[in-house]
Amino acid sequence: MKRRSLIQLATASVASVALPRYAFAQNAYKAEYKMSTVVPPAFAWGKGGEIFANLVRERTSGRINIKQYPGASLVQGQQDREFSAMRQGIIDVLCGAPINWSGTVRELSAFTLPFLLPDHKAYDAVINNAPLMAEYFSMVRKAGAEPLAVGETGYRQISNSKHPIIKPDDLKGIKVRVVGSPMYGEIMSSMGGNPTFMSWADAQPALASGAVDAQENPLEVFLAAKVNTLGQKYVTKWNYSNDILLYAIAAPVWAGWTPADQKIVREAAQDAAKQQIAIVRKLFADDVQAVSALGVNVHVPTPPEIEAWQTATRRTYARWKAQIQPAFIGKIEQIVAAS
Ligand code: X2X
Repeated sequence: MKRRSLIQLATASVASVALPRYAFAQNAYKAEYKMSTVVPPAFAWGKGGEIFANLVRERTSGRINIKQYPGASLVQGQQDREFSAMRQGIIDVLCGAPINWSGTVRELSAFTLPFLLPDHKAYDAVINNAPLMAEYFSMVRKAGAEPLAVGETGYRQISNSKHPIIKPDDLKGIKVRVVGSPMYGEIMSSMGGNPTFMSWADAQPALASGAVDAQENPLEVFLAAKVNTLGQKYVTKWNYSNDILLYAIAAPVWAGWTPADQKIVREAAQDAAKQQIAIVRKLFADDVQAVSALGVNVHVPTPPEIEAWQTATRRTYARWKAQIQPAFIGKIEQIVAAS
């Protein structure tokens, strides 16, 4: 290739990179940026979204107006569609659990492997590990969103309408509603349960009618949604999975904001995430008492009982570790072991 055409080529490619940025800079800010949350502000993670939106509005003097759409209403309640809807421009702001997006971006659900993060000490060691989270954030960027901060959706506990669940055999024949993650389905079947996939919106009537026997969610969700009124009489606090609450902005939306506004939004998400974690942990600390007070039978497993669950899920763990991001999950395991 001649020198001149090389220069032309270089100029052309610079122009094609520079043009969209220029175009974004010329765009007026939208009157409203749409944020999807599965649950409303009466729940800790919906609250985390509300705190973020309010901080951004205050600190940008209303230049950036984030409106919360709870109930995943921007995707008609189909929470597993949030991430692809964000890519299509239907959702501008995500404040959610990556487990819901595992059909679209499997690697982002790395934190939810069974019994990977046994307690809050392990959880904190992981989310505060700067190199690990930088690697995670680059996965989020590659998937099409600018990650801002990480909160906590909470340790997920199983409840059911039939009998106490103490050991894997107790799950035999129990129909368990899980979110649209094939991994959660396999975990339940490896423990003997009968998984069925449905959105949170569909889960509640299905529990009430007895179409399903069991569900798993953080107890703060159990309390806020009054899951005890849906026939759920037995809870096992086994802390088997805890997802992050990821705050992220659709990449084209992010690129359209000034660097000064980007900084404000990032700091607002970090502040909101801290507050959200404090809220979810306060509820966690009292949840056995609060759920028992409703007349629900709560079982807190002993360490050997937890080991039995871990053994039952070991093969599923290994399979999903291999499918998600083995090297990344290996790093999480090391951080947890040292925590
Ligand atoms: O649907 C659920 O179970 C919930 C609310 O926990 C999630 O969004 C993963």
